[in-house]
Amino acid sequence: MSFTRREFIKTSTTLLAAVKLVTPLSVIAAVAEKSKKTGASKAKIRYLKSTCAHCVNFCGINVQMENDVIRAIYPDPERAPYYNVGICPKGVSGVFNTYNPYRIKKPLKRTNPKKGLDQDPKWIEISWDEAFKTISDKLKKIRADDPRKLIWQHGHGKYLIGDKFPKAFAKAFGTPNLVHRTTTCEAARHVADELTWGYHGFLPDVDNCNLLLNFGGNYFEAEQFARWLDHATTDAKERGMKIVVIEPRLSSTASKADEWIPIRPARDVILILGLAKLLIEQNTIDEEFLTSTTNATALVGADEFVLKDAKGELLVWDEKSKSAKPFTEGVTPALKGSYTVNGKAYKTSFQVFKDSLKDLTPAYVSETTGVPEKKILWLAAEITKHAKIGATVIVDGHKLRYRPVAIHTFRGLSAKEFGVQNWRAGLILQMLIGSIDAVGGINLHSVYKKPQYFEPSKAEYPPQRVDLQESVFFPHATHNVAQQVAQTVMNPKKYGLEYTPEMQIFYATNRPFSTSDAVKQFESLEKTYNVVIELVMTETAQMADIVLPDLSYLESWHLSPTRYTPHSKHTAIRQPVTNAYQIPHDAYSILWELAKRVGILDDYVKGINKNWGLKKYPLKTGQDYSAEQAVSHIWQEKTKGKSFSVAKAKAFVGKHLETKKVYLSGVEAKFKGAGKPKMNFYVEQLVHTLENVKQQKEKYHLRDINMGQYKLALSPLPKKEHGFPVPHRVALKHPFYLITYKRMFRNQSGNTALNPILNALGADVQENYVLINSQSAKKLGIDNSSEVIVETRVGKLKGKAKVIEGIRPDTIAISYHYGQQSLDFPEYAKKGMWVNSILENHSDVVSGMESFNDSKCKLYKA
Ligand SMILES: Nc1nc2c(c(=O)[nH]1)N[C@H]1C(S)=C(S)[C@@H](COP(=O)(O)OP(=O)(O)OC[C@H]3O[C@@H](n4cnc5c(=O)[nH]c(N)nc54)[C@H](O)[C@@H]3O)O[C@H]1N2
Ligand SMILES: Nc1nc2c(c(=O)[nH]1)N[C@H]1C(S)=C(S)[C@@H](COP(=O)(O)OP(=O)(O)OC[C@H]3O[C@@H](n4cnc5c(=O)[nH]c(N)nc54)[C@H](O)[C@@H]3O)O[C@H]1N2
Ligand code: SF4
Ligand SMILES: [Mo]
Repeated sequence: MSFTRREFIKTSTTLLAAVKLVTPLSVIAAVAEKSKKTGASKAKIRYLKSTCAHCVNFCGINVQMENDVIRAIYPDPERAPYYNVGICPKGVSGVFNTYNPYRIKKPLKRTNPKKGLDQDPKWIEISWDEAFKTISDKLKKIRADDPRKLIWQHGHGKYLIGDKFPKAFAKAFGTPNLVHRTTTCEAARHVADELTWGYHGFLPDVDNCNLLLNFGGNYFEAEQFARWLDHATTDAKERGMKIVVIEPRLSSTASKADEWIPIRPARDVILILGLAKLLIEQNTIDEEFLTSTTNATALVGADEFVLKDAKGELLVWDEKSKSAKPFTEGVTPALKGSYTVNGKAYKTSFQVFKDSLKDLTPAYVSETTGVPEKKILWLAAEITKHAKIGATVIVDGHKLRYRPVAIHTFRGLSAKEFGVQNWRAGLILQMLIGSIDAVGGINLHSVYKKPQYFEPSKAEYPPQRVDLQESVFFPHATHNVAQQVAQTVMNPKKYGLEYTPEMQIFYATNRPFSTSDAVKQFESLEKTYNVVIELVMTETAQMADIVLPDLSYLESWHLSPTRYTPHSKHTAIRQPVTNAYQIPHDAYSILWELAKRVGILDDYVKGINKNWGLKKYPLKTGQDYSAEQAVSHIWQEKTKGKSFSVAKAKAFVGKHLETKKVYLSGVEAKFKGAGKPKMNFYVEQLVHTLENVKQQKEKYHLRDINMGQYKLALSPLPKKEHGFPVPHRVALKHPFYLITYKRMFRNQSGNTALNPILNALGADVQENYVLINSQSAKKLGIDNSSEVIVETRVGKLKGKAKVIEGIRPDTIAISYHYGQQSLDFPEYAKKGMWVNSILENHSDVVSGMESFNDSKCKLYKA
């Protein structure tokens, strides 16, 4: 069989015209059909290695090509020892992402000035030259006026060409407003990590773990670090690791667990604190770890500040000299107790924590979390049994702490108003048993890489950035505040912004669709001039003034982001295997061209060198670089001079980490022992931040800053009040908790809705449902044939009920990824409910995290 590129393009463009008549799957079928008819000589089969970037897992792939046509996508077996063993259904069907007839193929210009989700933009096709000219003219005007008026927003784009190019562009242009999406993802988890140990990211050491407590990390479905993590978990389970999944809904991950504990939404922090109380009472705590490595011994005053000496050194109570001293050689810090220093009363931070738990009896925890008392006691006993406090193990000649208990989570603990405090509780529990960076515990990534995370926030005002990052509004938001942009754009003065945003460029993000209270997000796009760089006509693209097509992840070059595992890491690239619609530009060359036309190319190039750390292999100013050339520079720099032909042949180089690197270079090296900074059991910087917020409020008369709200959120220790987000306290007429989750056969806001290969997997895949427990359904007269209304304080949604056993009777769950509104999507891709349109947004004021799982709702028959 032979099928030249030109013939394929001809076939696919003819099919495009007919696309609304036939199924999109027929595009791919037609390729095969046509090739049979041409009956040409033998097909040339070849394989190309690359990296999947359909989602955020970046699996190694091996693409089978028949001449220039993609025939199949397989996992790359060579990547398995370092990362992914398999690939997922989305990755397998990724061929459609490229041949998708609904792709945007030409630049488009809006001719209907009225914007809205119900407005037909009345697109006209324009040339690339006209598109570049229009956009760069607009950019030049803004730059001359006030460059801050430009906002660049990306989501998945961060993983396509990486954020280092857009960051260099924004810097050269002069805008601080580059906004990624992490607060709609899991930012609270990162910020809790940063406040505690100076960087973010961790993984359970599943290879050596014996008890895995998973608080709603649904990685058998919403993969992260897949396919390593789910395969490693399955292997560990076969070895005998016990898995307990704690979440309101029986997720795919919970279905594989030994125990599923259906906790009431948002109350995780209460359960964790209740377990901490039990462990402390039973004295199953790792005193050695707490004393040597954390600031659990720091002396805390009644004002919540930590006692320091004149040099700013933290003071502990020295048991030997019976006095307050910095933790230097020869000092024996007391972990527990109350002490008087210079006539003032202090307690160790451990003691403060212990005393704060007095109300958290098993009865209280059970009543609030909905977890039976017996289960709580059982969990504490399991932790005690498995933690092996004090045990060591020799690996490769190193004597290591052995604590085979890991607590894990992704968005289950973080996608909420008190996300930071929820995960802080998880980290504290692990400090108590000493399972951090221990064999079988959780393994931290780049410990104390940024000591500035231990500093209080200046609580800046007026804010520089449109998303209010690190301002008085979100003082520790170190990952941008994605959902805030829309609100500031609607009312910049309210937040003290000194300029009015004029233009937004969206690169690979359907952000307004993906955040809570989503309809309001779209209103903000009516206020600005919008450019959207997209593959398909999403809802965000529909709000654009100009839409630019892009090359897919199978058609473009990039130094791919990768995922590590506790025991390996790798560097990888993505390379084009085809160009299905002969699109001449991708986001990389779009940025290059715009930088050139705006007159900032030299600064842009310097920024690229700086951001990528290109020292030996820098890009030079005064010449153009293709994406391939740029990637080859980056590859060589990152691999210390490995030939680019290796990248083209293998797509990656991998490395197994030495035992010392895995277990002894993190908290052991950075925090353990006298004279070193300490891991924050107690996060004192938040107390200082609260002071700064207060001062700014008074200085600038900021009426919208509610000090009660900030005091609660900026607490140095998690407490039971963090288990009650706003709607749980005030939406009293809405009896059900409403949560959301991801599904295996869909990716994010739903461009996979167009994918007929995934849709062919069954009717259940094609839409989402209102999941309701059978007992509650019975009471309401609801069954699987019922149409129901879900009503929150934000809005109403009609959908189909699905009655199940695997969810709490007081909780309703509706998945993400469905209910597309795009006027350019076919009906088959618009099924199901857009849950984000009814979710309440009460962002965490510490981290800026969106509150996806905090809404309450009514449920009734339609
Ligand atoms: N197939 C697929 N995989 C994906 C993605 C995708 O779109 N599709 N997206 C990727 C991205 S960007 C991310 S960030 C990850 C996210 O990965 P995860 O965080 O693992 O997945 P989510 O479904 O977002 O949320 C996790 C779980 O939290 C539970 N949950 C809700 N409320 C609570 C609560 O109060 N307490 C507890 N304990 N649990 C609760 C939900 O039932 C859900 O199962 O997935 C990634 N992988
Ligand atoms: N209800 C609910 N809401 C959620 C979540 C949830 O679990 N439940 N999860 C949240 C999470 S974890 C996240 S990370 C956010 C994600 O929120 P978004 O950033 O909006 O996520 P995506 O849908 O991945 O947006 C990426 C867009 O990039 C486009 N795209 C894909 N490939 C390319 C390409 O090669 N080039 C270009 N130019 N575009 C491309 C896709 O078509 C898509 O429209 O959503 C959040 N929202
Ligand atoms: S998990 Fe993500 S990166 Fe891996 S194959 Fe699936 S879609 Fe691709
Ligand atoms: Mo995410």
